[in-house]
Amino acid sequence: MRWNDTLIPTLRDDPSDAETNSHRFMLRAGLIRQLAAGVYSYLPLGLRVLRNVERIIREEMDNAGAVEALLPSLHPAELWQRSGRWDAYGDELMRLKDRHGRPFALGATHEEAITSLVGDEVKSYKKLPLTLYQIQTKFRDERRPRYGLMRGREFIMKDAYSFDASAEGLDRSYKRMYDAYAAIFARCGLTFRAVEADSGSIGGTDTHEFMALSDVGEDTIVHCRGCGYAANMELAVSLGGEGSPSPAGAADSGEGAPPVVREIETPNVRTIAELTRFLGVESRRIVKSIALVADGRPVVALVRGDRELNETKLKRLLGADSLDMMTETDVAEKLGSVAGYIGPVGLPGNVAIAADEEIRGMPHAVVGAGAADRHRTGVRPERDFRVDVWGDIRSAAEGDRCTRCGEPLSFDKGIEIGHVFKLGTKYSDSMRATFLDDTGRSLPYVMGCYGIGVSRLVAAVVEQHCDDAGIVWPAELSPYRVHLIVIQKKDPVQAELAEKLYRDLRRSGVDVLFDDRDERAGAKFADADLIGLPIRVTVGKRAADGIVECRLRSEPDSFELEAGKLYDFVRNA
Ligand code: 9G3
Repeated sequence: MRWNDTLIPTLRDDPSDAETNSHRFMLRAGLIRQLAAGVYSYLPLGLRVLRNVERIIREEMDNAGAVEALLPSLHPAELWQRSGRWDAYGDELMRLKDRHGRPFALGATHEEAITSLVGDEVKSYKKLPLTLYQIQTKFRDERRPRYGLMRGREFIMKDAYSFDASAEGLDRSYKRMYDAYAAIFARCGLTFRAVEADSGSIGGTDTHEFMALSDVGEDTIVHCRGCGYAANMELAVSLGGEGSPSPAGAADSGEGAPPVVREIETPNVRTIAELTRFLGVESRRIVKSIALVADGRPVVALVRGDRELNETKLKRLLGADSLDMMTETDVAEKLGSVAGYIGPVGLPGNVAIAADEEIRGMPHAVVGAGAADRHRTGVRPERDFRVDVWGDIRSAAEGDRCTRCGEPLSFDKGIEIGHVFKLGTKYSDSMRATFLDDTGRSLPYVMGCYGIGVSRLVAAVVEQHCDDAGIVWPAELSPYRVHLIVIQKKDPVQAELAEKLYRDLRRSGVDVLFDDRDERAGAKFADADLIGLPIRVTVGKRAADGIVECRLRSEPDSFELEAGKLYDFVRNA
């Protein structure tokens, strides 16, 4: 491709709104341009990368026995009403009306659409297992689209759906998809980790997320080098570090006598840090009380002072659909307490108290007194306050150890590029999609669903494959293989050799981007570094001797090569 025949509007300077490397370089290298917040155009180079990712996905999906289809983005509201999700999803589900005023949704995902289709077309167990996939545009009206393709409102997803006659069948389909994902991400040159994840609102049992490791990742993942345990922080379990709870009942400071509750003045002491300083106690001696509203009901969650509440775990423990922090007004009106001084003692009977199991072992704790500027010391759980539900509602923290093998846990940031779920019969039940088994019984399909954020994956690859000068594409994803530059286009010797190389390489099936602009060499080199094709070939002064200069984008040094040897070099690079 000649530079002048395509569209590669490179930028010399960083766009002000680009906060991450991938956003920065994808704009500067002329891969994408924003049309609206979270809505992007793919320019020719960006589209070629996207197509390369899709090719890899199709090969691995087909290899795993899945078959490609393409479902619509326009979904009649009735479809989402049958599954109950028309109301379950709020502003994030983009909705519109057709010319007759009928309500539609723009597809945010396709469980309803695919289950309805398969429910109509597949009635016998003989047709199972069946895994359909598509690569298609999704619409989700994100509150805060950001980081370019990383979190868009219109984005490209590969979503697959498996249909089996039994749970064992689903296990087999799930494993095939899981293995296909590992192959896809490896071929894309990504450093990734599959982690246990929370199935969230979509329900189902097992679910794993595939995380591309990156400092700009929005998720935190926990990993044990000892036994390989890996989980999203949302549900990761851990053993307290050296501060693990003393055995329940043992007095912390060796005092034999059971503690006496005392109420003390703590003027303007609200946070755990202020309390530890004011009382001279460790934070793990304090019970942190957090007031929330779960499905409209008041809840006070208790975790040890040195821990953070994990709302995903709490939500799952309570079986709640919604969980929000309680407002200060409600703290006063619903709890009869004061924000900053909330405690578990004496709460109204209708307030559910959920406590992390580390609270159980606290021999004499410090808690908020439920009144301004007052706390209580010498409090003992279950003697001085009730707990309605015990569970693990704390987040794993640095220094914690693995519950399986005791080794220290490590924490990384990750970009979610894939998510696989065992759905079971959640959608086949609600959509009444059934098949006849070999005894003629009508049964709901056992389903799985499997997503890859294709456009987000491209951004994740750039995050992992760039340097200060720009992108360094992994070979299989690169828009072109060779970046051919002629230094002095007006010099007939240089021009002739460059044209010859361009022609010969293309005839040999090598994808070449030929920068034949009338530009300064420096600008051409800077653009080549920005765009990041694997092999740069420069035709310059030594063209007269039939010598060209080569450089691998992933290497600092360039070297000279006889033009006649270029094809062999390119083929083996
Ligand atoms: C919606 C909206 C946003 C959503 C969903 C539905 C996330 C929704 C979860 C999934 C689950 C799997 C198939 C591919 C793999 C992921 N955000 N999810 O269901 F209406 Cl607005 O998408 N779907």
